[in-house]
Amino acid sequence: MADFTIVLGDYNTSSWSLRGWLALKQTGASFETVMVSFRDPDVKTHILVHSPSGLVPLLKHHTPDGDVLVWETLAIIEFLNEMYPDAGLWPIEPTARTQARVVSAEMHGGFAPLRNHMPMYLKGTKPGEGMGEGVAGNIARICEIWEDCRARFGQDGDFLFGTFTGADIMFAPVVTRFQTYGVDLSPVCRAYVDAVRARPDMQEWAAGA
Ligand SMILES: N[C@@H](CCC(=O)N[C@@H](CS)C(=O)NCC(=O)O)C(=O)O
Repeated sequence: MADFTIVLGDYNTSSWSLRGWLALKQTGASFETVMVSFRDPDVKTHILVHSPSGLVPLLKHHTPDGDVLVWETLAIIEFLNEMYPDAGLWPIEPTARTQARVVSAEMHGGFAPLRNHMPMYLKGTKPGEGMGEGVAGNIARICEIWEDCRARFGQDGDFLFGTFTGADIMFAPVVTRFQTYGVDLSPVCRAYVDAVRARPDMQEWAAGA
């Protein structure tokens, strides 16, 4: 039996599922996947079989004493970071690690206009769509975060903190949205989007869509 099971929504639209899956992939742990279909009218019932919150992703860690259930994506990243401290889910340097957690929390709790008007949609492109009220401000703030992280912490690689961390995982669905909706980006942000999209794990997920 694998060490973990992860319960996910569909590859095309489930942005939170992408985040949970990326975090688990980064650990290198063995896992099985259970997919729920958002097209199923009984999807809530199916999710609740696994996840007390009624939301995905849901991570199950199989232990001899029973399954440990972890929901909420940031909690999944923290849980996996504790189990796999060498997986690089957070930067090692304390200031960088704090900043990574701060921007991840800002992503987790914010940017509602972007989420509402530019839902993740990997199967196609919709250039020019999605610029509803508040979206331009969200895009500007996200680019400010990316440029700040790249300038202050990104010297050792192509990602926000150099290597790929939980902060990149939290912003990965935004990367796909910027691509889907053809958002104009500064050279720094464009290079970051291209680096995230080129990752084999991102391409594997996109192929699933
Ligand atoms: N705060 C949650 C959000 C999870 C979430 O909203 N998941 C969506 C899929 S992307 C979901 O399960 N939707 C099903 C529903 O609302 O019935 C987290 O961090 O994991």
